[in-house]
Amino acid sequence: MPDAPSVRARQRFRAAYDADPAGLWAAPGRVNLIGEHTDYNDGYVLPFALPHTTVAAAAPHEGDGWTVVSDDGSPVHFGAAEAAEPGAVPGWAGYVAGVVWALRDAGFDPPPARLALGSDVPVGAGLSSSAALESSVLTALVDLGGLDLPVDRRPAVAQRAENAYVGVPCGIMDQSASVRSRAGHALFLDCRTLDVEHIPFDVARDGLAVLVVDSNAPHKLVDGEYANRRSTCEAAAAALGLTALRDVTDLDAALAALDDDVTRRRVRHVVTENQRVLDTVELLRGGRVREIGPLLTASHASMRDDFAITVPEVDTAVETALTAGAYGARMTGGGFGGCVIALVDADAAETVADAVRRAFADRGFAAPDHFVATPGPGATRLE
Ligand code: GAF
Repeated sequence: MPDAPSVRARQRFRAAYDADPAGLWAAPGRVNLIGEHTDYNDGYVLPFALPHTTVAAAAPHEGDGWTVVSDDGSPVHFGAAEAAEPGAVPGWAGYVAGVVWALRDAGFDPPPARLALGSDVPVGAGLSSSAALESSVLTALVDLGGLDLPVDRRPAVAQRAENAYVGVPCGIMDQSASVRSRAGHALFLDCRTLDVEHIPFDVARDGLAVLVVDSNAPHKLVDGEYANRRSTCEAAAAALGLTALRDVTDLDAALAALDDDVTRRRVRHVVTENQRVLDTVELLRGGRVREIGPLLTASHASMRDDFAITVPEVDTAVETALTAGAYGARMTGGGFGGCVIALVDADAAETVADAVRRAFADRGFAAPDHFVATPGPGATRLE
């Protein structure tokens, strides 16, 4: 059992700087229960925070910038000039520099600091390791600097770091899940108004579990497919004379007004997915957890057939989980690999995971990983 991220972050801080941190700040990864590629269309999402976190051990430091050390051991230093120029700090440290850049861009003055990171959020699995990194660093710098940045405004700053400094055109879901989630709840977020409702989500009470299967098929937002989906959606909204696809009120009329079949499919996914989020929330409010299963499965079919963002590994995981008795299953996250979630009877989780493992072996795919996810808290100071 590896050390907890907080232990690793603290040890790393001591080893790198020969001093104790002023504090430890944790921010989680997430799974998205439903609502995929709806966030940048001003729509609805329903993620929940994982117990997996990235922890930033940090202390203010008199000097000319920021130093950060992570798993690879060698500290990365950047000064005010690099923090002022998007893209100047490459690799994972660019997310840290991006947070400094975005805070300054929002009118704040983050303090020069030393940081050390520890994380158990799987990287490249579509579980928002980037948002966890941004959110842990953001929360640390806000606290260390006594910056007056309310919690509900923090996700947009972290998103700016990723959009404008790192250059990934993500929406606001992942940073919102990492910052604003509540333990035992899913986060119902209106991505236009940024209003949230914390929806109780304790499936164990109903004898259920959310099984997360990591397909181990590589997942990348940076190669153009994500950006391509986003620009198709934005162009479709413009062609329909709308601010965003969220504003489609008559799907048939919208589809009839578009002449490109691919665009029509992308629009159909977004509009029907928004409705599935609303329907899921309604069922959860009524305590009808098992009944969300078909909505999860319909979401997957829509991502596979209309949005074209699934890969054979995740399709296999979903089909196998359903055959093995899951109430519903879908890919979660941006797509092109990553994880599948399946709503299963709690005592069937290992059986379902085992069926997926065998199906992967039969097809010659790399072995998947799995765990049962329970909703954890959003970003917080640990000590
Ligand atoms: C990725 C992005 F970062 C999110 O903003 C969201 O668009 C998601 O893909 C798809 O729902 O995680």
